[in-house]
Amino acid sequence: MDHVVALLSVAAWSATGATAAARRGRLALGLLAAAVLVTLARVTTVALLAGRGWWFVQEKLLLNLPMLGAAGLAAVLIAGPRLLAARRAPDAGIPASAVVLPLTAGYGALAGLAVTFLAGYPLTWSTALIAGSLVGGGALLTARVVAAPVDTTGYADIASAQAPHGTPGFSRRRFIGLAGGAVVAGAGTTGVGLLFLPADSADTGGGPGWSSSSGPGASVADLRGPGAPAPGGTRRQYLLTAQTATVRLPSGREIKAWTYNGQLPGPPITATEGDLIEVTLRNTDIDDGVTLHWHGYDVPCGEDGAPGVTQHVVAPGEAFVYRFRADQVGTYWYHTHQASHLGVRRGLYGTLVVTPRGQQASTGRLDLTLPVHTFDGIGVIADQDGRTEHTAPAGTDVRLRLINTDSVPHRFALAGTPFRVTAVDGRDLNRPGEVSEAGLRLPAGGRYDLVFAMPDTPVALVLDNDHAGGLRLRPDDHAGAVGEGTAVEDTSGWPELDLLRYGTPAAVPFDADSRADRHFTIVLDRGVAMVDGRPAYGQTVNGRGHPSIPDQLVAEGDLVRFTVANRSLESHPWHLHGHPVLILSRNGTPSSGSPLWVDTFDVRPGEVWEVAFRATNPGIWMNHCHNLPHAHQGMMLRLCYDGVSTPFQGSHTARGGRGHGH
Ligand SMILES: [Cu+2]
Repeated sequence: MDHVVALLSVAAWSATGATAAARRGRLALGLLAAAVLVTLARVTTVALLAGRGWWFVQEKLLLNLPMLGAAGLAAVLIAGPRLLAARRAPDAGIPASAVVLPLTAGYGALAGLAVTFLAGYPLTWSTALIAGSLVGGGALLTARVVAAPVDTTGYADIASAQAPHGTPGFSRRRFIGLAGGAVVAGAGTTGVGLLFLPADSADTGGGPGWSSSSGPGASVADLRGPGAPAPGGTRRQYLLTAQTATVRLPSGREIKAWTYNGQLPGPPITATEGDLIEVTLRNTDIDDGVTLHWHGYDVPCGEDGAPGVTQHVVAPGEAFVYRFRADQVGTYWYHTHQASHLGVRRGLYGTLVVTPRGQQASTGRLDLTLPVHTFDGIGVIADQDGRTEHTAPAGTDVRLRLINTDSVPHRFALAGTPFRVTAVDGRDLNRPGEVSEAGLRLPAGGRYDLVFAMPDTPVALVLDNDHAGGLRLRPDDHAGAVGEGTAVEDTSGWPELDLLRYGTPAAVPFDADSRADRHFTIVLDRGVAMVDGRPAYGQTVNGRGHPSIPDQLVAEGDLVRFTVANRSLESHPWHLHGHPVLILSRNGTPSSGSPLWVDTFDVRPGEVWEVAFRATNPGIWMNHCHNLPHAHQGMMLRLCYDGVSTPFQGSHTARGGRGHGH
């Protein structure tokens, strides 16, 4: 709404100036009144927006409104009376100031809109100087054009009033013009020059800076997983070969895909708590290269699969071995982190599920791992065998592990049974209550585990309100064969379950009142920024794009807090590698249900999330939007532990091309 009102103010002020120039005094006066009203409305919308937080209005309060207000006030105080006078005496003509000042207010409104759309938060001196000089330059140019044809236009009162005797006034006008031009040019040049100042290499979040530029430290290359399972565990070995392949989808269609082992999804990786997972990744013919990133799994940094940060990318013909302990129970997934906006979409992903020890017996239980992925515009949810229909005797304990492997959120609805969301992002919730007739919004990259006892009637898992597709479960004694269509009730109107108010509070190691050692603000927006060395209209973090976003610096043991604000008009599923974060609040409302530990949280337009985590996993970690095209367009940075360096270079390398600390 603020954008619309801002656009209206551009139109109203410009129209005022234009009609005055056309000597339509009465109309100009009416438009002037409208421009004043729209400007006051703008003050209201900005005030409303300010209620969401400083990040949403900073440039509007510091630059846009003052710029518009000053020009608008001058237009009202100077041009207004002259337009009134012109109305009373139409033959006298309309003075130049009545044209120049409203137009200048229009330029100011337009410049403000451009600052909001192109630069955003935070406002810099560079932006302010460039915007101010453009408006000033526009005003001077307009004055020159409007006032020049003194003899013919009839609205040259500036010239006639100020220069009753000709030459002296002309000189003064000329002097003002030259001086104004010099100021405008100086400000503009300074603003452009400031663009080329290098930014700080790191954001310390209010904590100490790099401890030292020399001395011993850890290399991510040495931060590797253990070589053996925990006592009693086994070694689970997998070979994943990245290769292009033609794959038949459950729908019967064939697509050209990028795969692990020729399958979509890749081979499911399963383990029991305490096992050692050992995965050999080979690349046959993925020319962009591949890696394996264990999404949500807090592996040692050297196993994290961030190309150019934790390893070299695996090129065709090369291999890399990942080893880590299956210490976390729950539902996870893996995917390539190289050119992931292409690779994951085309199929370089698979599931990772770790079950508790002593729970292998599967009688009386149905446990389905269900990644959802969009191929050619169609959302597919199916188990590893591509099945979308299952039977289970009534009373069976059912667990559905939903995994969103896409870059956009999906909506699920479970029709036909009450259920519990027992885990989010692999981590169990505390005493989750039974829910029914609720929609579930699963962020990109996120996971929900749904648990229920199979009723003696059919159950349907509805994906994105497609009541014909999705997944069907039937009790085996139910009349009719599997596949026989049963109408599913309309679930599209079901209210969305709010996980911040779901489950029961429990003890947490820190909360919103805890004093954080580091506090980082992450403002998400679109804007003009350098992305991969080129100027682009990218997806930005604090006005910058990868790899030009300063690293976030932490020290081991720090309690770290993030404030994530979304100024843009799209959702951003924020994802930090290597650490789960505890949700503290959303839009100032504290999380009041079960403690919610997640690796991906969806920050919708206008929202502000507060999250915190303990820095207990040393390394250099990617911190990015999991809408993977957004990450590719700049929305990605690194969180670096003091004293950790990287010998690698590649697509995720930060500006300067080196790790810090050495
Ligand atoms: Cu995003």
